[in-house]
Amino acid sequence: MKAYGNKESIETAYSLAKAAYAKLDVNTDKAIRAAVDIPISINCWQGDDITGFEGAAGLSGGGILVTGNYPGRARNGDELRKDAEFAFSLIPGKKRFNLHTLYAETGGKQIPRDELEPEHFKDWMIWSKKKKIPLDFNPSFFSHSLADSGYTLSSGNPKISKFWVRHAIASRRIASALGANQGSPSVNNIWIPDGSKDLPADRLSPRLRLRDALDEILALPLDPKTITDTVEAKLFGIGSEAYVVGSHEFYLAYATAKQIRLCLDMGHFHPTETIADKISAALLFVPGLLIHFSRGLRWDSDHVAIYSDDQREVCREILRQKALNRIDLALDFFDGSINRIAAWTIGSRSLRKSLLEALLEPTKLLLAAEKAGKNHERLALMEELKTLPFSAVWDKLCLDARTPVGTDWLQQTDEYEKTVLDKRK
Ligand code: RNT
Ligand code: ZN
Repeated sequence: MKAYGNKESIETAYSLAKAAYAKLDVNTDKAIRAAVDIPISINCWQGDDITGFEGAAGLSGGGILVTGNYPGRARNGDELRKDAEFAFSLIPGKKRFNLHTLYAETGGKQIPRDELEPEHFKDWMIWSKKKKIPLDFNPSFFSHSLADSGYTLSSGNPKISKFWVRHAIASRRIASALGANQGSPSVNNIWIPDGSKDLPADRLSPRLRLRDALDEILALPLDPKTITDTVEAKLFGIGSEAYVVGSHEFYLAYATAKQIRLCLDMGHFHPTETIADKISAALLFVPGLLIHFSRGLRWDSDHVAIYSDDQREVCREILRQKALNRIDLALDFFDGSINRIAAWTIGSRSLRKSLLEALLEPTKLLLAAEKAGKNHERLALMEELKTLPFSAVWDKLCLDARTPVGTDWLQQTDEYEKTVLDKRK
């Protein structure tokens, strides 16, 4: 493939684009600066197909699924960190890294998940400080024998539910330690797979148990400067098609009642239902949101996030609401069928691109047209915005961030594949 662009042509194209946006009163320099300043939490689990370091052969249970067996997945902390660092060099803007408890480093010892401690994330914390990459966190309620029944926190068997409550508390303690280490809150997101394959006769009892379990987990007081608690709802999973205990209504109500943040995952609703419209409604009642940028293809398939209409609309909504201080942005996808570093790069760059585009919106003009009752003008403007010379601004952002422009990063991932990934056979 030919190199995408040189500095001179990018600068020339940018100066024309800048003038085009200036006509709409949009300052492209400012938008670029703002776009690179928004942290994106990159999902560690794309690097190894959510296998983790517990010695498992791969992801199991939980109603989620990774397909594909592209060579070279990371097999330990050092490989995962090395791959992530390489991906970071291809991704413009502020980055965070999102861990699961599965990624504890226990020095070969089997530590039950309810006994995990911050020390098992010591290497992650050292790396985080050194690379200035803040960490986010997730308790892991899958790939475990005590999750095999399909119920964890909401299990009717107290042996099982108590184990998972202890696990979730351990996870909050670890997240809080990560937050203290990095000097800013670590987002600790609770997602459980609990649900039923077929029509349940009792929809209530598991929900009562989940509510009580969450109450117990969140009762442990931790400094909000170190941890942000979030809960993630879902419509269905593989093996929980008929009923999911932690549904959207359950968690929206729970987060509102408890005044904790709600996680909206783009793949967790009906296939034609999008989350952009939920942001302004939820923010009236919950203190904040976590967005999982994902892409469901026909089902909650967790394909790599792309610059899609859905993603762009979510970013526009976040910015129109001026809600960045109340919304954390995270990627959530897992595709084992393609080069995993390219997957990280494509997903992260797509989100940064959508954010930049949203920042370039002449929102004031749209609002003025709307206020004046000129809805034809609003629509005409929205149509026009789609074909403004946006790519020239995006290229300039990549250039300024000293990251590859266009698809030029593909040469580097090819090289990395040859020299690093292919050696992992
Ligand atoms: C599953 C949820 C959850 C997971 C990650 C790995 O449907 O989306 O966020 O994808 O925790
Ligand atoms: Zn998710």
